[in-house]
Parts: sequence; structure tokens; C-alpha cells
Amino acid sequence: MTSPILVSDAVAAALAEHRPVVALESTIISHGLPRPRNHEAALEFEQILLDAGVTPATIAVLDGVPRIGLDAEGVRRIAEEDLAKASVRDLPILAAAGASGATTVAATAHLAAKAGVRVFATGGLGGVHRGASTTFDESADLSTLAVTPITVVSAGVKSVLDIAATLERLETLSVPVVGYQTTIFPSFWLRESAFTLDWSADSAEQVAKIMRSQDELGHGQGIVVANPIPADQQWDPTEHDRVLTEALALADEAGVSGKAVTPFLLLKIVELSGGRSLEVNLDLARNNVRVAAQIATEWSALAR
Ligand code: PSU
Ligand code: MN
Repeated sequence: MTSPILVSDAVAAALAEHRPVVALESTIISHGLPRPRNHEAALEFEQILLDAGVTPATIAVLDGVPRIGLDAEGVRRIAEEDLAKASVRDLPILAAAGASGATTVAATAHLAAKAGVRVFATGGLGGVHRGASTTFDESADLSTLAVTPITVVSAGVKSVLDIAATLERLETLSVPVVGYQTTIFPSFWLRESAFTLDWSADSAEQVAKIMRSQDELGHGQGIVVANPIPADQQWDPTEHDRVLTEALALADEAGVSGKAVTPFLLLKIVELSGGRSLEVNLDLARNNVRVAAQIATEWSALAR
């Protein structure tokens, strides 16, 4: 059987030659950032990687085909078309129907790992939603990382989620969480949360060594690298708290549930903050892409 996953020539060549590759998700572009900034951001994330000598592998399902690495037209489509938000469970349905979808962290991680890509940069990881003890709303990002060998660089999880519960679930799922040059778990737009981590890595090289040890130990999980936004780029904490409370109340009033919750909150928060949260979101994502580039570079040096 031929692989149903289409790897671009650039990504295939980089993988074959053990050159660094970083996966990028498409849900953040399709559902997490407003148009037209989303298109600029998608291109910019790829350019940051190219400038660092790393091959970008933006991932999405286009016309039923999961693609690892998009051309300019593919990037345009994830930014401009109204694509389904696709988690892992949606992949076979889209494939059979010949339909398109923007892949979440879960679906991107799954497809990237299948193609042999080991490092992935995103903004924030999905997690356990507030109120999950009654709604059961926990992102498949967590359960997917329990069975997918990929290192995900994120700025932690948003404070719209239940951060404590998210960290507990990652522990249960045996997914290592490593702070990047910190032992304080970040909360996306803010450098810190109230939660500390047992472990930190001081360098990209150290993360690559953890990845190698993970392989040697036959540990098939992913690794969460929690990379805080630099202090001078974070959102003002007081305004952050005010906007968050308002956005959560609006989601409640509107009765938003399930997979619509994350996109709803993200776009409301951009609105309520007069665009400030968007700038912070872009800064932290760029920062994650840079760190992922360094990790992928160290990883390919180890693998050679
Ligand atoms: N966090 C962000 N921006 C995003 C998302 C998360 O800062 O766009 C997206 C990611 O694609 C993540 C998904 O995988 O939301 C999680 O959605 P849910 O909570 O429905 O699992
Ligand atoms: Mn959910």
C-alpha cells in the first residue's frame, strides 16, 4: 500500500539527508488568528525556519490528502478558505470524503510523527477546559501526545483553560513537560502561571539529548517544551485578567461548547483587547518557532 500521506519534496529531501525539519500546525492559522494576519503569520513562521536553515513542514489536509509541507497555494488555502478544524479522529473522514481540514496540535503531531518529523512549534497547547469535570472537555492534544513521539514547543496553555488539571493529565499520560530555561510553567500571553515544573532545559542541545534518551528507553510519548514569552513582550497581567473574565462570560452566555470553544475565545479575546492579545500571540509563536528551529538543528546533529 502506498502512503496516504503526501510529504513535499523539500521535506522529504531534508528528512532523507537528516537535515532539520520543524512541523507547523494549520488550525492556529485557520481558526486561531484573524484574517488577513493569519496568512502573513503562516508565511512568516516558515520564513523564520528557512532563515535558520530549517525546512518548514506546515501540515494540513487538502482535498482528502494529508500534506506534510505546503506550497504557496496550500498556505493561501489554509489562511483564506473556511476549512474544518481537524483533530486526529477527523483525518480518516476527511480522507475518505476528499475534504479539506486545518489540523490541530493533535492531528499535526500525529501526521508529523508518521512522516518522521520530530520537532513541532505551535502557540499554545490545547488542554483541560475549565468545568471539564462536568463537560469532559479535554483536548485530544493531550491524549495524542501520550502516544506520539514528537517534541512540541509551546508557550504552555492559555489561562482560559484549567492549567492545574492540564498539568495533572500530562503527568498521568506520562508526557514529559520541560520548561525552557525556566521551572515556571508559562500561561501563553503571560510569562508565568501559578504552577512550577520539576524540570527545565537550559539549551536546545539538552532537549535533543532528552529526545535521544527517550528513544533509547523505548518511550513513545511526546515531549512538551514550555517556552515562556520574553518579559518585555508579555501582555499586561491586569488587562489580561479583565479580558479573560469577560471572554469566558461571553462564551458561557453564548452557550458555546465542544470544539468551537477554543476558536470562540481566541477571537473574542482579540476583539476585547483591541488587538493587543493578537500581537502577543504572534510574538510568542515566533519565539516558539525560533526555539523549535534550534532544537531541530541539535536533533539533526545528534542523529547524524
Ligand atoms: N492554542 C492556541 N491557538 C490555537 C489553538 C490552541 O493558542 O489556535 C488550537 C490548536 O490547534 C489546538 C486546538 O490543537 O486549538 C485545541 O482545540 P480543542 O481545545 O478544541 O482541542
Ligand atoms: Mn474540546
